[in-house]
Amino acid sequence: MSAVHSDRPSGFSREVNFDGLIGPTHNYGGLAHGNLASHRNALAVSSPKQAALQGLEKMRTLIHLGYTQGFIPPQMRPDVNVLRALGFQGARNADLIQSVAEQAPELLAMVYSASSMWAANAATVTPSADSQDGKVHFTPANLLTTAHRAIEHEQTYHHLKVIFPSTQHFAVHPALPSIHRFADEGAANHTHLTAQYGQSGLGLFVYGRDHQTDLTQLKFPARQTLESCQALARQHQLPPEQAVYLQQSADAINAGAFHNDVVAVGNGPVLFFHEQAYVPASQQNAFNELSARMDFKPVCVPADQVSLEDAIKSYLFNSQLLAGPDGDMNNMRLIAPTECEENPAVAAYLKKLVQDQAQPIRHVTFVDVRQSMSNGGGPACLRLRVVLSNEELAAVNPAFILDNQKIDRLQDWVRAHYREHIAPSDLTDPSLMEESFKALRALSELLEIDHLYPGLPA
Ligand code: SUG
Repeated sequence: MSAVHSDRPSGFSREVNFDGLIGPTHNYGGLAHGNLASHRNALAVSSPKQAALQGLEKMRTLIHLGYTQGFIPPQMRPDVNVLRALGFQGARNADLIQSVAEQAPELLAMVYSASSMWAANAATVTPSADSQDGKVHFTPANLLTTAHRAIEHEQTYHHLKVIFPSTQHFAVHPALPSIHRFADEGAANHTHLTAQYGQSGLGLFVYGRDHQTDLTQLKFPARQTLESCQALARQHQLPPEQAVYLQQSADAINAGAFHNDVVAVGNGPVLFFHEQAYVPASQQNAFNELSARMDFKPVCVPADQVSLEDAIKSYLFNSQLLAGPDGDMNNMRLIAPTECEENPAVAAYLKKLVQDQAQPIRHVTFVDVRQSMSNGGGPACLRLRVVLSNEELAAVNPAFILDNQKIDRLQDWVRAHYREHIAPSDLTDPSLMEESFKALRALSELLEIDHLYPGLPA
């Protein structure tokens, strides 16, 4: 494909993964209907300390492999502003938590959830090579399907503005209106396909429903709509001929694929996906369009080799699919959850896959993110991908780009401030709130950013 624009920033472009730094209140609330792991582990005891350390080790793994790695800070939790907006009162925030614990304890999990860790749902991102104004576009996802996630987007917007401050290079939009028809879950359902980073490519938007979908065939919510995808493409100034829409199958949603990235992952010209991920007619149309416009390389995993059930249990498709650190699209690596190693069908498939020279996935690295996995979030859920040119990378707030020393410092911060365990009953104890706020104040100091948490009580 030829580049649509000629006045793009020149030089090398790469994909930067910005991982969600797992917050101090990580817990298992059982809040996400249709997410089987969240349901299975509802009300289990979590380990926020382990969770955050696992997440940071994953980031370190990517740095060791030669990639540029960034992060997005955790959100302020508990979100006391939401509780006050809901009419709860208390002279001090500790009294506020106390009164919620007495009147509506079930709401505590909603405002304590550390769900912003799953940065693949933070926003949809369009690279500058694809947008007509030549900026990188971000739209925080409204996440309106679940209550604990619907409260994320305002803080996400603020954090994206802090991380990507240059209005010359970046356009950060507010979330789409929180209207059922415009339900949006962000980059988990969007893939930027391109021959090479920095070149103009195609936006592949996957959705679960549109305004005509017969919802009675769905056991679980379809969290992304066609209408939201179309709105995102418009907002990001993606030329219509560069947008491709593809519908998830009811089978996949009903089996627990609450986001597309539970049954597919793409990068460069490659889409690695499960045979039952999509509505067959929609798949045929979309793949025809993709093939007509680029050298599209689909890699289909057949159901008789990996069942939908095994794929969802192991989170095979929630692996990060990475080009070589130099951008080599023929030398790709999967960063897969350790659960894939332990699932016999998936392990056997992966062994065969990397030996198959006809496709570009050459390596697999397994990472342990079990604390996040137990809430339905694998390696790919934990990161937001942003393709950046040299010039754009230089415009990113450097506090959010990591090296080994910074990871060490963040791990020390986690060890100093995070609990070993959180049980559901701990959410009623205001001291958990005090500890969380103290940790976030310390993070602001560590990063030397005084406006990281404008709503954080002093
Ligand atoms: O939205 N889990 C998240 C997991 C998100 C995974 N992200 C991607 N697939 N990109 C969700 O379902 C569970 C929270 C709880 O139950 O405590 C939760 O929100």
